[in-house]
Amino acid sequence: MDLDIDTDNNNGFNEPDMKPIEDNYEDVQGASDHPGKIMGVNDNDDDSDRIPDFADGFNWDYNVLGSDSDKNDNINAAEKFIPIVLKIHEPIELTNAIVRIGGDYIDSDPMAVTRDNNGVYHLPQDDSNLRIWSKPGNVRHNPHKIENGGDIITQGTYPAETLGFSNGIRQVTFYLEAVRPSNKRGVTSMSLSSVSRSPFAGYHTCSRLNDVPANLRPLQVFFEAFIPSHL
Ligand SMILES: [Ca+2]
Ligand SMILES: [Ca+2]
Ligand SMILES: [Ca+2]
Ligand SMILES: [Ca+2]
Repeated sequence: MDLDIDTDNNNGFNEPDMKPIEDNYEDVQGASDHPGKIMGVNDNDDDSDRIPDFADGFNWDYNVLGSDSDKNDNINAAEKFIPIVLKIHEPIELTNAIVRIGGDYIDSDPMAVTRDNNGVYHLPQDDSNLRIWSKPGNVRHNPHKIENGGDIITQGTYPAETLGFSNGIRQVTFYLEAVRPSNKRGVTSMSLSSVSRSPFAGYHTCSRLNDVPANLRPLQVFFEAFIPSHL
């Protein structure tokens, strides 16, 4: 199992290089000179429709208020999210695997965005600062949870198939949207775990498959992302 993000910050909004140097940086947890992927808060307005982008692209008015009176919030065709790539290698049986998404990740619920009487959008008043989507930024999003047919992935445990894996699809790309700066030293981490339900499953914590003793299954990978107040 491997999780790749552009930890050396040279791919912008493109997929990570998936080279060893990115894996190496994944292991420098908490080191200030290796903060992980540096992400901007998505409070700008890339498509110039006066809807802040954290409230754009998922048909907020329809999904929250029940009326699609504003078409502008249905899509943000100019938006870019940060891709992360999760690979689950053979021989893990993906029809039986479960993936846990946790660590410090606390999803920011797009359905919890509110709009006040002045038309100003607000994030929910909680500690969440990140969203993991199953689709890139420039397409329409369904803000419901992925297990309910939507596109947002919250912390929790999923059958691998719910996240798009199968024995023929061992690599899936997810997309990160930062909505608030990191509040703990600017570091956010996330872990994904795969548990094979087969009886030979062992337990190990590692971010690189090569580090895992042959008799153990890799179970946990992580990345760090740094969301500064200003880029
Ligand atoms: Ca934006
Ligand atoms: Ca917008
Ligand atoms: Ca709408
Ligand atoms: Ca829009």
